Amino acid sequence: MLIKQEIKKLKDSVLSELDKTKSKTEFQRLYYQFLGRKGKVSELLKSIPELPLNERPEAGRLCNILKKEIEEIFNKKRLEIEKKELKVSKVDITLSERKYDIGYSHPISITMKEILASFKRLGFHIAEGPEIETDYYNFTALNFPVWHPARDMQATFFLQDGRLLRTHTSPVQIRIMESYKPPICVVVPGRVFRSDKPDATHYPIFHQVEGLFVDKDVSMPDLKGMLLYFARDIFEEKVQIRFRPSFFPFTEPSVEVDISCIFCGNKGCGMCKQTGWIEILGAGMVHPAVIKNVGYDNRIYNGFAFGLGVERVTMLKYRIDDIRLFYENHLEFLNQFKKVTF
Ligand code: FA5
Repeated sequence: MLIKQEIKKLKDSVLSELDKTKSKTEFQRLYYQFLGRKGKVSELLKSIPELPLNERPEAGRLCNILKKEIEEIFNKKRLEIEKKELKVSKVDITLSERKYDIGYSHPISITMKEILASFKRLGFHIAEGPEIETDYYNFTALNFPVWHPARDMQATFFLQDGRLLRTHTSPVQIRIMESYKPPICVVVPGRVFRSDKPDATHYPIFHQVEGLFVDKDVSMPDLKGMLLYFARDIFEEKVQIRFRPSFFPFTEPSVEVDISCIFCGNKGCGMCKQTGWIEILGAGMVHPAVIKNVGYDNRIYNGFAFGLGVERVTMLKYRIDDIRLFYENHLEFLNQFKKVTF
Protein backbone atom coordinates (compact mmCIF):
# COMPACT_ATOMS: atom_id res chain seq x y z
CA MET A 1 0.00 0.00 0.00
CA LEU A 2 1.38 3.38 -1.06
CA ILE A 3 -0.04 5.10 1.97
CA LYS A 4 2.11 2.99 4.28
CA GLN A 5 5.18 4.53 2.68
CA GLU A 6 3.68 7.98 3.01
CA ILE A 7 3.02 7.38 6.70
CA LYS A 8 6.57 6.21 7.34
CA LYS A 9 7.99 9.19 5.41
CA LEU A 10 5.86 11.59 7.45
CA LYS A 11 6.87 10.05 10.76
CA ASP A 12 10.57 10.09 9.83
CA SER A 13 10.37 13.70 8.79
CA VAL A 14 8.62 14.66 12.06
CA LEU A 15 11.34 12.93 14.06
CA SER A 16 14.24 14.44 12.18
CA GLU A 17 12.76 17.97 12.10
CA LEU A 18 11.91 17.92 15.79
CA ASP A 19 15.31 16.59 16.66
CA LYS A 20 16.88 19.76 15.27
CA THR A 21 14.41 22.01 17.08
CA LYS A 22 15.62 23.89 20.15
CA SER A 23 13.30 26.89 20.47
CA LYS A 24 9.63 27.20 21.32
CA THR A 25 8.94 29.27 18.18
CA GLU A 26 10.48 26.68 15.91
CA PHE A 27 8.47 24.01 17.76
CA GLN A 28 5.23 25.93 17.18
CA ARG A 29 5.97 26.31 13.50
CA LEU A 30 6.54 22.56 13.10
CA TYR A 31 3.45 21.78 15.14
CA TYR A 32 1.25 23.70 12.72
CA GLN A 33 3.16 22.30 9.76
CA PHE A 34 2.32 18.75 10.81
CA LEU A 35 -0.71 18.86 13.09
CA GLY A 36 -2.38 22.14 12.10
CA ARG A 37 -5.76 22.23 10.37
CA LYS A 38 -4.03 22.40 7.00
CA GLY A 39 -0.99 20.40 8.21
CA LYS A 40 0.56 17.35 6.64
CA VAL A 41 -1.38 14.85 8.77
CA SER A 42 -4.69 16.45 7.78
CA GLU A 43 -3.66 16.43 4.14
CA LEU A 44 -2.93 12.71 4.39
CA LEU A 45 -6.31 12.05 6.01
CA LYS A 46 -8.03 14.07 3.30
CA SER A 47 -6.38 11.95 0.63
CA ILE A 48 -8.00 8.71 1.90
CA PRO A 49 -11.24 9.06 -0.17
CA GLU A 50 -9.06 9.08 -3.27
CA LEU A 51 -7.80 5.55 -2.49
CA PRO A 52 -9.41 2.37 -3.90
CA LEU A 53 -12.43 1.48 -1.80
CA ASN A 54 -10.97 -1.67 -0.28
CA GLU A 55 -7.83 0.14 0.97
CA ARG A 56 -9.66 2.96 2.68
CA PRO A 57 -10.52 1.33 6.07
CA GLU A 58 -6.96 0.15 6.69
CA ALA A 59 -5.54 3.48 5.49
CA GLY A 60 -7.87 5.35 7.89
CA ARG A 61 -6.83 3.16 10.78
CA LEU A 62 -3.11 3.65 10.06
CA CYS A 63 -3.52 7.41 9.63
CA ASN A 64 -5.27 7.71 12.99
CA ILE A 65 -2.50 5.72 14.68
CA LEU A 66 0.03 8.01 12.99
CA LYS A 67 -1.80 11.11 14.22
CA LYS A 68 -1.71 9.86 17.81
CA GLU A 69 1.96 8.93 17.57
CA ILE A 70 2.90 12.31 16.15
CA GLU A 71 0.91 14.06 18.88
CA GLU A 72 2.82 12.08 21.49
CA ILE A 73 6.15 12.92 19.86
CA PHE A 74 5.22 16.61 19.93
CA ASN A 75 4.11 16.46 23.59
CA LYS A 76 7.39 14.86 24.60
CA LYS A 77 9.36 17.49 22.74
CA ARG A 78 7.32 20.30 24.30
CA LEU A 79 8.17 19.09 27.82
CA GLU A 80 11.84 18.82 26.86
CA ILE A 81 11.92 22.40 25.60
CA GLU A 82 10.08 23.75 28.65
CA LYS A 83 12.46 21.97 31.00
CA LYS A 84 15.45 23.43 29.17
CA GLU A 85 13.96 26.93 29.31
CA LEU A 86 13.45 26.62 33.06
CA LYS A 87 17.06 25.64 33.49
CA VAL A 88 18.19 28.63 31.41
CA SER A 89 16.16 31.00 33.61
CA LYS A 90 17.80 29.38 36.66
CA VAL A 91 14.54 28.87 38.50
CA ASP A 92 15.00 26.01 40.86
CA ILE A 93 11.54 24.47 40.86
CA THR A 94 12.58 22.10 43.64
CA LEU A 95 13.00 24.99 46.12
CA SER A 96 10.17 25.27 48.60
CA GLU A 97 8.02 28.40 48.40
CA ARG A 98 9.35 31.47 50.19
CA LYS A 99 6.79 33.23 52.42
CA TYR A 100 6.79 37.01 52.43
CA ASP A 101 4.91 39.07 54.97
CA ILE A 102 2.53 41.55 53.42
CA GLY A 103 3.03 45.08 54.70
CA TYR A 104 0.46 46.66 56.98
CA SER A 105 -0.21 50.08 58.40
CA HIS A 106 1.65 51.66 61.29
CA PRO A 107 -0.63 52.41 64.28
CA ILE A 108 -0.17 56.16 63.76
CA SER A 109 -1.29 55.83 60.12
CA ILE A 110 -4.32 53.79 61.19
CA THR A 111 -5.40 56.44 63.71
CA MET A 112 -4.66 59.24 61.28
CA LYS A 113 -6.92 57.67 58.65
CA GLU A 114 -9.61 57.11 61.25
CA ILE A 115 -9.49 60.72 62.48
CA LEU A 116 -9.64 62.13 58.96
CA ALA A 117 -12.53 59.85 58.00
CA SER A 118 -14.44 61.06 61.04
CA PHE A 119 -13.96 64.73 60.12
CA LYS A 120 -14.79 64.00 56.49
CA ARG A 121 -18.14 62.68 57.66
CA LEU A 122 -18.66 66.03 59.37
CA GLY A 123 -18.03 67.82 56.06
CA PHE A 124 -14.40 68.86 56.54
CA HIS A 125 -12.00 69.01 53.58
CA ILE A 126 -8.42 67.80 53.93
CA ALA A 127 -5.52 70.20 53.31
CA GLU A 128 -1.77 70.00 53.77
CA GLY A 129 1.11 72.42 54.22
CA PRO A 130 4.93 72.41 54.25
CA GLU A 131 6.99 70.89 57.06
CA ILE A 132 9.67 73.56 56.63
CA GLU A 133 8.11 76.88 57.54
CA THR A 134 9.04 80.51 57.96
CA ASP A 135 8.96 82.22 61.34
CA TYR A 136 6.09 84.31 59.97
CA TYR A 137 3.71 81.38 59.37
CA ASN A 138 4.74 79.32 62.38
CA PHE A 139 4.65 82.19 64.88
CA THR A 140 4.14 85.81 63.82
CA ALA A 141 0.97 85.45 61.74
CA LEU A 142 -0.43 83.31 64.55
CA ASN A 143 -0.09 86.25 66.90
CA PHE A 144 3.05 85.09 68.71
CA PRO A 145 5.02 88.33 69.15
CA VAL A 146 8.82 87.86 68.91
CA TRP A 147 9.22 88.43 72.63
CA HIS A 148 6.34 86.16 73.73
CA PRO A 149 7.26 83.28 76.10
CA ALA A 150 4.69 81.02 74.32
CA ARG A 151 7.37 80.64 71.60
CA ASP A 152 9.63 78.89 74.13
CA MET A 153 7.02 76.18 74.67
CA GLN A 154 7.43 75.26 71.03
CA ALA A 155 11.24 75.39 70.74
CA THR A 156 12.23 73.95 67.38
CA PHE A 157 14.97 73.18 64.89
CA PHE A 158 16.16 76.09 62.75
CA LEU A 159 17.71 75.94 59.30
CA GLN A 160 20.70 78.15 58.50
CA ASP A 161 18.57 80.42 56.32
CA GLY A 162 16.28 81.25 59.27
CA ARG A 163 13.45 78.90 58.28
CA LEU A 164 12.39 76.26 60.77
CA LEU A 165 10.74 72.86 61.13
CA ARG A 166 7.12 73.68 61.97
CA THR A 167 6.24 73.10 65.62
CA HIS A 168 2.53 72.60 64.94
CA THR A 169 0.08 72.32 62.04
CA SER A 170 -1.43 75.74 62.86
CA PRO A 171 0.64 77.64 60.21
CA VAL A 172 -1.50 75.85 57.59
CA GLN A 173 -4.50 77.80 59.01
CA ILE A 174 -2.83 80.98 57.75
CA ARG A 175 -1.89 79.50 54.37
CA ILE A 176 -5.46 78.31 53.80
CA MET A 177 -7.04 81.60 54.84
CA GLU A 178 -4.62 83.52 52.60
CA SER A 179 -5.64 81.39 49.62
CA TYR A 180 -9.39 81.00 50.08
CA LYS A 181 -12.36 83.04 51.10
CA PRO A 182 -14.77 81.92 53.86
CA PRO A 183 -16.59 79.65 54.50
CA ILE A 184 -13.59 77.45 55.29
CA CYS A 185 -13.88 73.99 56.78
CA VAL A 186 -10.62 72.02 56.72
CA VAL A 187 -8.60 69.51 58.67
CA VAL A 188 -4.84 69.40 58.22
CA PRO A 189 -2.88 66.26 59.03
CA GLY A 190 0.88 66.42 59.30
CA ARG A 191 4.22 65.84 60.93
CA VAL A 192 5.55 68.43 63.36
CA PHE A 193 8.83 68.89 65.19
CA ARG A 194 9.91 70.21 68.56
CA SER A 195 13.21 70.03 70.40
CA ASP A 196 11.52 68.06 73.17
CA LYS A 197 13.49 65.40 74.98
CA PRO A 198 11.90 61.97 74.37
CA ASP A 199 10.02 60.59 77.37
CA ALA A 200 6.90 58.45 77.82
CA THR A 201 4.60 61.17 76.40
CA HIS A 202 6.89 63.36 74.30
CA TYR A 203 8.85 62.80 71.13
CA PRO A 204 10.74 65.34 68.98
CA ILE A 205 8.79 64.30 65.85
CA PHE A 206 5.09 63.66 66.14
CA HIS A 207 1.81 64.15 64.26
CA GLN A 208 -1.04 66.58 64.61
CA VAL A 209 -4.40 67.15 62.99
CA GLU A 210 -5.42 70.78 62.82
CA GLY A 211 -9.02 71.85 62.30
CA LEU A 212 -10.26 75.22 61.08
CA PHE A 213 -13.79 76.43 60.54
CA VAL A 214 -14.38 80.07 59.51
CA ASP A 215 -17.68 81.60 58.57
CA LYS A 216 -20.18 84.16 59.86
CA ASP A 217 -21.58 83.71 63.39
CA VAL A 218 -19.51 80.70 64.46
CA SER A 219 -19.82 79.99 68.17
CA MET A 220 -18.18 78.03 71.00
CA PRO A 221 -21.21 75.69 71.17
CA ASP A 222 -20.58 74.84 67.49
CA LEU A 223 -17.04 73.86 68.46
CA LYS A 224 -18.19 71.86 71.45
CA GLY A 225 -20.93 69.97 69.61
CA MET A 226 -18.60 69.10 66.77
CA LEU A 227 -15.86 67.88 69.15
CA LEU A 228 -18.35 65.80 71.14
CA TYR A 229 -19.42 64.04 67.93
CA PHE A 230 -15.78 63.47 67.05
CA ALA A 231 -14.82 62.10 70.51
CA ARG A 232 -17.75 59.67 70.48
CA ASP A 233 -16.89 58.58 66.96
CA ILE A 234 -13.24 57.90 67.80
CA PHE A 235 -13.51 56.61 71.37
CA GLU A 236 -16.86 55.37 72.61
CA GLU A 237 -20.49 56.35 72.44
CA LYS A 238 -20.83 57.32 76.11
CA VAL A 239 -17.72 59.53 76.28
CA GLN A 240 -18.18 63.09 77.59
CA ILE A 241 -16.04 66.13 76.88
CA ARG A 242 -15.23 69.22 78.90
CA PHE A 243 -13.55 72.53 78.14
CA ARG A 244 -10.91 73.98 80.48
CA PRO A 245 -9.68 77.56 80.07
CA SER A 246 -6.24 77.74 78.47
CA PHE A 247 -4.04 80.01 76.41
CA PHE A 248 -2.91 79.99 72.79
CA PRO A 249 -1.87 83.30 71.18
CA PHE A 250 -3.97 82.52 68.07
CA THR A 251 -7.27 81.70 69.77
CA GLU A 252 -9.42 83.72 72.14
CA PRO A 253 -10.92 82.27 74.24
CA SER A 254 -8.67 79.21 74.28
CA VAL A 255 -9.45 75.83 75.82
CA GLU A 256 -7.90 72.48 76.55
CA VAL A 257 -10.39 69.75 75.71
CA ASP A 258 -10.63 66.68 77.95
CA ILE A 259 -12.58 63.46 77.44
CA SER A 260 -14.06 61.53 80.33
CA CYS A 261 -11.55 58.82 81.24
CA ILE A 262 -12.16 55.81 78.97
CA PHE A 263 -10.26 53.56 81.38
CA CYS A 264 -12.33 54.10 84.52
CA GLY A 265 -15.49 55.69 83.12
CA ASN A 266 -14.84 59.04 84.79
CA LYS A 267 -14.41 57.56 88.29
CA GLY A 268 -10.71 58.33 88.70
CA CYS A 269 -7.78 55.96 88.08
CA GLY A 270 -4.03 55.96 87.52
CA MET A 271 -4.44 56.77 83.79
CA CYS A 272 -6.42 59.97 84.47
CA LYS A 273 -4.40 60.82 87.60
CA GLN A 274 -7.58 60.29 89.67
CA THR A 275 -9.31 63.25 87.93
CA GLY A 276 -11.72 61.26 85.75
CA TRP A 277 -10.63 63.32 82.69
CA ILE A 278 -7.94 62.99 80.01
CA GLU A 279 -6.74 65.86 77.82
CA ILE A 280 -6.92 65.23 74.08
CA LEU A 281 -6.52 68.55 72.28
CA GLY A 282 -6.18 72.32 72.30
CA ALA A 283 -8.82 74.54 70.71
CA GLY A 284 -10.48 77.93 70.72
CA MET A 285 -12.14 80.69 68.73
CA VAL A 286 -9.77 82.06 66.06
CA HIS A 287 -8.24 85.27 67.47
CA PRO A 288 -9.58 88.41 65.72
CA ALA A 289 -5.95 89.50 65.18
CA VAL A 290 -5.32 86.32 63.14
CA ILE A 291 -8.50 86.91 61.09
CA LYS A 292 -7.20 90.39 60.40
CA ASN A 293 -3.64 89.19 59.59
CA VAL A 294 -4.97 87.16 56.66
CA GLY A 295 -6.98 90.08 55.30
CA TYR A 296 -10.49 89.01 56.32
CA ASP A 297 -12.87 91.51 57.90
CA ASN A 298 -13.01 90.41 61.54
CA ARG A 299 -16.29 92.24 62.06
CA ILE A 300 -17.94 89.84 59.60
CA TYR A 301 -16.05 86.59 59.99
CA ASN A 302 -15.04 84.49 62.94
CA GLY A 303 -14.29 80.82 63.48
CA PHE A 304 -12.92 78.07 65.61
CA ALA A 305 -9.72 76.02 65.43
CA PHE A 306 -8.37 72.99 67.18
CA GLY A 307 -5.22 70.88 67.16
CA LEU A 308 -4.80 67.35 68.41
CA GLY A 309 -1.81 65.07 68.85
CA VAL A 310 -2.27 61.86 66.87
CA GLU A 311 0.19 59.87 69.02
CA ARG A 312 -1.85 60.86 72.08
CA VAL A 313 -5.12 59.62 70.58
CA THR A 314 -3.46 56.37 69.45
CA MET A 315 -2.02 55.79 72.94
CA LEU A 316 -5.46 56.22 74.46
CA LYS A 317 -7.22 54.05 71.89
CA TYR A 318 -4.84 51.14 72.23
CA ARG A 319 -3.77 51.70 75.87
CA ILE A 320 -0.12 52.27 75.04
CA ASP A 321 1.85 53.78 77.88
CA ASP A 322 5.01 54.93 76.08
CA ILE A 323 5.10 57.07 72.91
CA ARG A 324 8.63 55.85 72.12
CA LEU A 325 7.25 52.43 71.19
CA PHE A 326 5.86 53.94 67.97
CA TYR A 327 9.31 54.81 66.70
CA GLU A 328 11.60 52.05 67.90
CA ASN A 329 10.51 49.52 65.27
CA HIS A 330 10.10 46.54 67.56
CA LEU A 331 8.20 44.00 65.50
CA GLU A 332 6.64 42.42 68.59
CA PHE A 333 4.95 45.79 69.19
CA LEU A 334 4.08 46.63 65.58
CA ASN A 335 2.82 43.13 64.74
CA GLN A 336 -0.02 43.64 67.18
CA PHE A 337 -1.55 46.06 64.66
CA LYS A 338 -1.41 43.58 61.79
CA LYS A 339 -5.10 42.81 62.07
CA VAL A 340 -6.23 46.38 62.72
CA THR A 341 -7.36 47.81 59.44
CA PHE A 342 -9.01 50.99 58.61
C1 FA5 B 1 -0.65 73.19 69.71
O1 FA5 B 1 0.28 72.69 69.05
C2 FA5 B 1 -1.66 74.09 69.04
N1 FA5 B 1 -1.23 74.41 67.71
C3 FA5 B 1 -3.03 73.39 69.05
C4 FA5 B 1 -4.16 74.31 68.71
C5 FA5 B 1 -4.57 74.40 67.40
C6 FA5 B 1 -4.79 75.07 69.69
C7 FA5 B 1 -5.63 75.27 67.06
C8 FA5 B 1 -5.81 75.94 69.38
C9 FA5 B 1 -6.24 76.02 68.04
P1 FA5 B 1 -0.02 72.01 71.94
O2 FA5 B 1 1.36 72.53 72.04
O3 FA5 B 1 -0.79 71.85 73.18
O4 FA5 B 1 -0.95 72.88 70.97
O5 FA5 B 1 0.03 70.62 71.16
C10 FA5 B 1 -1.15 69.93 70.80
C11 FA5 B 1 -1.01 68.44 71.06
O6 FA5 B 1 0.20 67.93 70.48
C12 FA5 B 1 -0.88 68.09 72.55
O7 FA5 B 1 -2.15 67.99 73.13
C13 FA5 B 1 -0.17 66.75 72.50
O8 FA5 B 1 -1.11 65.72 72.31
C14 FA5 B 1 0.68 66.86 71.27
N2 FA5 B 1 2.09 67.09 71.61
C15 FA5 B 1 2.69 68.25 71.97
N3 FA5 B 1 4.02 68.08 72.16
C16 FA5 B 1 4.27 66.76 71.87
C17 FA5 B 1 5.44 65.93 71.84
N4 FA5 B 1 6.65 66.40 72.09
N5 FA5 B 1 5.30 64.62 71.52
C18 FA5 B 1 4.07 64.13 71.22
N6 FA5 B 1 2.94 64.84 71.22
C19 FA5 B 1 3.02 66.14 71.53
